[in-house]
Amino acid sequence: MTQITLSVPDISCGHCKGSIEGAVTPLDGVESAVVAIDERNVAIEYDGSEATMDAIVSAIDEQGYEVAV
Ligand SMILES: [Cu+2]
Repeated sequence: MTQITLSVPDISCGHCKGSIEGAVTPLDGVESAVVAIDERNVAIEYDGSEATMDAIVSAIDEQGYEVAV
């Protein structure tokens, strides 16, 4: 299992949290996705053989949030 924390500067409230967690959690291979509103980041645990960073970043992007590099 791989753990990453992605910085998403536009996270500001519970709606953002719900949108991002709701988009990332259902992806194949993703074990968990937890948004920390105050830290503006998403902690994700995933199986690298099933989920890719590209898919995760795209899912966040589709909700209208940009992942900071
Ligand atoms: Cu929000």
